Amino acid sequence: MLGAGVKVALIPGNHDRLETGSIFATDAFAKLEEQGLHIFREHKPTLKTFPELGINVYGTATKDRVTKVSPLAELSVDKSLPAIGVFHGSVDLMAKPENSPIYKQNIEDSGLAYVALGDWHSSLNVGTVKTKAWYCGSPEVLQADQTGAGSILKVELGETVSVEPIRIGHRSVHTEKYSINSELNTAELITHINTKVNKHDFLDLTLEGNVGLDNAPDIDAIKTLLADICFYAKISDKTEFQLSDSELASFPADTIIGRYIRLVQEYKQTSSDPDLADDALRLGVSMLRPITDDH
Ligand SMILES: [Mn+2]
Repeated sequence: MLGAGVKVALIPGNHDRLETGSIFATDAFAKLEEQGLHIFREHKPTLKTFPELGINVYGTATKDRVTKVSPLAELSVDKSLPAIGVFHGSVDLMAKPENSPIYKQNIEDSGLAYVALGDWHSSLNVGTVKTKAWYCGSPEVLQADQTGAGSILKVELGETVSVEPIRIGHRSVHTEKYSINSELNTAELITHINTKVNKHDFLDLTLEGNVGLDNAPDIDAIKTLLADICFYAKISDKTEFQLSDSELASFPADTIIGRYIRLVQEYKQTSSDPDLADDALRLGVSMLRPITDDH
């Protein structure tokens, strides 16, 4: 960007915070600073003026992983030029933020023309009545729950401020839900998914349905198969493991496995965590089940 003549100003966030040995202390960044990169290095708002652009930029460096101090605390904006703020933290949208709190009221009262925020990975408009403010989010999806990531923002300052998200990320997130039953086995499940996702994508897969010994999904096998067809798969196994009466009858109570099954089923009746009982049943049965020729 510097090579293309673009002015660049940045702030350290809480994962790349400004501390001894931080990435901003490396020679690579020293070189970029010589070429015009501006890094805000104070743990309070400081001003960098770009006279050639006719703007003021205020930024606060993050020095602690967790802090209760707002990066906008002590902000006092010189209004002789349009001003942009660059801050890292959590806006109080729903609850009081736990870390680096940024209050909407402070954004509203800031006198800034635009507030560029970092910390949240999805693109999000958090503007107030008087002040435009956005999280641009990470330029690429990094986790399956970041459906709003993968964009940059083009912001134009004029009489009004316009913000246009531009998608640059290559990965998308697919949310899929399948019910495992006698008509859908693992191979068919993979075939279905293969038609929907490509190699760059994240997959957020939920499996449902009542399953027994013969059609309980083999999550490890599914994971291995999905590794070949998508970038990352998160699998939520919400299937319920149930033994049919005939399956149960085939494990008499005076065998180790039969005793185990009945104990776990008793536990499930009174347990506050029936999913745990299901997991225990599935795992225990697969381990204790007699090995037969066809297994
Ligand atoms: Mn952060």
